[in-house]
Amino acid sequence: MAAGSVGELRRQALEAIDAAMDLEAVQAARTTWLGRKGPIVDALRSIKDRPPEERRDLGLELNRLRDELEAILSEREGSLEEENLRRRLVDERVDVTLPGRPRAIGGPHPLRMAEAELVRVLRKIGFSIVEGPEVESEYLNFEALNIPEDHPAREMQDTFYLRDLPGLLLRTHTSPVQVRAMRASAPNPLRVICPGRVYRRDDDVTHSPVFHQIEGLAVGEGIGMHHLKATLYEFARQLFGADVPLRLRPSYFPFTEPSTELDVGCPFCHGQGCRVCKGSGWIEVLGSGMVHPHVLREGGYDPERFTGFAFGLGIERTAMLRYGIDDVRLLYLGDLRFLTQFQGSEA
Ligand code: 2NM
Repeated sequence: MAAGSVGELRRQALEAIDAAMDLEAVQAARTTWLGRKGPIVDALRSIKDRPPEERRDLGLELNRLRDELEAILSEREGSLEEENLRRRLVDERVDVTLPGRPRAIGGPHPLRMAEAELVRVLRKIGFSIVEGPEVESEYLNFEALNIPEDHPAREMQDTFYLRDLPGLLLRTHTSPVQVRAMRASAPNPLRVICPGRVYRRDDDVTHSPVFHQIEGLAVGEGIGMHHLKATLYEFARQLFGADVPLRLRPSYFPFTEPSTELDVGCPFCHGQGCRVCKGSGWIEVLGSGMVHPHVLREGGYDPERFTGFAFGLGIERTAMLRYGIDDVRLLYLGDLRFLTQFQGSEA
């Protein structure tokens, strides 16, 4: 390369760098002009082929050009980077003065609040909690509880049976758990409550196919209806207040004999008669009775020696009564406008 052509090289390089409009183009120009395969490195490498008297000046000129281009490229890169940053700071600006997103604080579901309250009162009275499977045998769910083969509850339209698993079903009440508890405890006396999810083919404003129950059971020697009445009255007074009117009236259940139902004076109209109590002034809160000898025998107790009482109630029903809810489906929708109304009312 002739010494004069360094000027020509410089002119072309400056023109190319000048035409590079963004960072990528400037970096590409750096590779083209200063890279290992670029014309300047090429020229420096070929100095050894020049006449000795030219080598010094040509070397000086090429090194000066390299330093000059290096400085220009760095300067261009620096200002383009700064420009990019400035643009991003505008485009991606965050308004730090905007209010934060409020974080909602959860709380217990009214159904769980009602359940906790029922369990709290029953534990205080002396019952222990036991749980059992939701998939249950037809035997423990029906036969052991003295529910005969031709009882309507056994029909497909009333009970969820499991396809391909004959003899199994989704429990229709928590009573089979109590039979399991009896079998585990007999012949020792027993006081248990069984809270849990149960399943029936029912679906309207007051019935859900999945709902929750608590059932209680006491078995021992010398247990009579006076124990049943005293226990249920204490339970109802703890729940609804010491002055609530109560009545125990005859009823029928296959697993108890005699059978009773407990009513409380309607808390909405104070006995005057209203839509909720259908004008009667009373609201049914639970079913109960003396455990049928058939059930005691299935539980492993000799019904000649042992007696017992049992009771059962729906948790949804109790929650609806307690909180004045008129449609059971509200308890399952997860609508916060509904649910937040009960926050802080667990007392
Ligand atoms: C009710 C009403 C009356 C009940 C009976 C039993 C058992 F297992 F001991 F036989 N558990 N629960 C019972 C009695 C349940 O619910 C309305």
